[in-house]
Amino acid sequence: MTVESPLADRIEATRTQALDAIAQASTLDDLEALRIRFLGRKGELTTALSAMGKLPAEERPRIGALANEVKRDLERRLEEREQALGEEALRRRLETERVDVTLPGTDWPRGIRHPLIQALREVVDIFRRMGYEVIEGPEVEWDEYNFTKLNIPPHHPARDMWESLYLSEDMLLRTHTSPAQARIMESRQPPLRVIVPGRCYRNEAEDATHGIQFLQIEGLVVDRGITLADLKGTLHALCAAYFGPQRKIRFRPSYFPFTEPSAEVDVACAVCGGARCRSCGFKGWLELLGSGMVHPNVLRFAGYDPEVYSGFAFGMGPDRLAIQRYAIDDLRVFRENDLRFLEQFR
Ligand code: 2NL
Repeated sequence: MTVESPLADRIEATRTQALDAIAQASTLDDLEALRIRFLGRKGELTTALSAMGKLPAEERPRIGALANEVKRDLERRLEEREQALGEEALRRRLETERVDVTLPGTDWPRGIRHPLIQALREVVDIFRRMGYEVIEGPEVEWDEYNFTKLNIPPHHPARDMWESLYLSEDMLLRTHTSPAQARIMESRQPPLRVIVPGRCYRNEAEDATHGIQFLQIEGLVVDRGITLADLKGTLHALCAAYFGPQRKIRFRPSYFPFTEPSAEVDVACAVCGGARCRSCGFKGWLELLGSGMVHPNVLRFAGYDPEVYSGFAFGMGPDRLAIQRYAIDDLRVFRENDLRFLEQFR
């Protein structure tokens, strides 16, 4: 038996109204507003229920049960609709934010090592394969190590402040990497086989072919029974490895304060192969590096007995090496940083 009740009618009307509104809600925000409107603390269902207190006691359970049923019904519909809207929103997002993984990516330009650093590393690797140890030393040096221990006496012109960059009375920016070898000799006993790459500095007026800073690679071997033949064989091996075995080289007498005897190595011009052309100034040969047998004084300064030990040493600039290998006729290209030039060394 159903007893007529205006409150039950009102609750049913609220249900109909709410279900209609939920079905039409098109956003999650709309749904939340509806939840507050119908089920909130001041919502329509709650206010309808507060009128229950005025009902006769025997009607209350029926109306209460109805109200609870409507409440659960609305909650379930809200949840269903919320899920549907969420899925719909996700589907739209996936559609509009779709990424085409088959499109080509952004091609970031990749750099390369500077050709001079490439040359330096290659030479260092050639000596590493021959069993040399790679060592480095400080760029700020005592004049003691930069000059005195290398048999460059106080009156030598290289010591002049117009040739070298002094930081104080007795300290300067090293003018060659040799002081690193002087240090290693002092701290160890032979046999010694080291290759020493690094930056050096000279007090030059900067122009197209002179900079105050340059790269150098030096090598030093000290042991019992080292001879000029070892020097020649080693530098020949270097040139064969770096230029290829066909490239001719020659040894020519020279002078350095720290070696005796001294020799320079020339390579046959890359353009004419030694036949003399304009690019080699009609000489057929181009200077490559300096070398020699370590001066007995230098051994003595290191605490080695020159009657027991002998050695050879050499020094070169990566710029000369690279120029002779690639037949470049102008040193300046390495300092200009023109990408059209540098790109060729990729
Ligand atoms: C050049 C010539 C040279 C050396 C460097 C050297 C080092 C020690 C002892 C003896 Cl510790 N010698 N170094 C020897 C001969 C030549 O460099 O024209 N460099 C660019």
